[in-house]
Amino acid sequence: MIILATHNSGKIKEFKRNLIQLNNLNLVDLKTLGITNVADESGFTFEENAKQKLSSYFELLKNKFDFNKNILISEDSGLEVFSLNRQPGVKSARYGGEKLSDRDRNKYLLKKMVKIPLEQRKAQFVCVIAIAGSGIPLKTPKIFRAEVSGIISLEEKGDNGFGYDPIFISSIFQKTNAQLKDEEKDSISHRGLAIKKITPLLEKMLI
Ligand code: ITT
Repeated sequence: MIILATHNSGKIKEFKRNLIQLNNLNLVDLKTLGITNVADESGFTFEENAKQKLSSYFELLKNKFDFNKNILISEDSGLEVFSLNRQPGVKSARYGGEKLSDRDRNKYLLKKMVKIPLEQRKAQFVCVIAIAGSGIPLKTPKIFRAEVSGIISLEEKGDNGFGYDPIFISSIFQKTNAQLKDEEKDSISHRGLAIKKITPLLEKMLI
């Protein structure tokens, strides 16, 4: 079994649809397992946070699941806007306040950038995946990283995806991520690319 250590429904959907072709796939997430504990995310980098989440959930779940056999995956991701010194960065999920909805968070970021012209709105999404279990010790997890570059749009567009997708225009499509079909987003997104990187390893581990 693969335990995907996240509560984020957008991430869960994307992992599921990008790993669907794996043989013997049995992927469960924290929501399905009924786990409500939220891990600490106090790191300064996506790598640190992905490792923190991996350790927290490993400790929490190790008495319930045998990690000699089962695989644990954590993921930390976010949006870096270069003219804002890479904010929101590792704080992407909480930017502007814990309680904001995705839409409110997008409005908050657009307002912050209202005076910034298009040519200075460069940004990137980053995704870091950490893997342990089934032969990979928690002390030396496998870490994978991928990025996608683009710009922050002037207004929100599109209903697909989640988070900052309505205000991120990738360099490849002249549309926001939220205007893309699932398979289009997956083909260019930070998460789609990171999942491509982990797939050969998972294939071997699932034999
Ligand atoms: P877990 O820690 O449970 O995985 P989280 O939502 O707290 O869930 P992160 O700390 O990694 O996860 O925050 C990532 C945030 O970055 C996420 O909440 C979105 O706001 C944003 N984000 C990441 N990937 C995104 C994507 O593909 N499209 C839009 N926004 C994204």
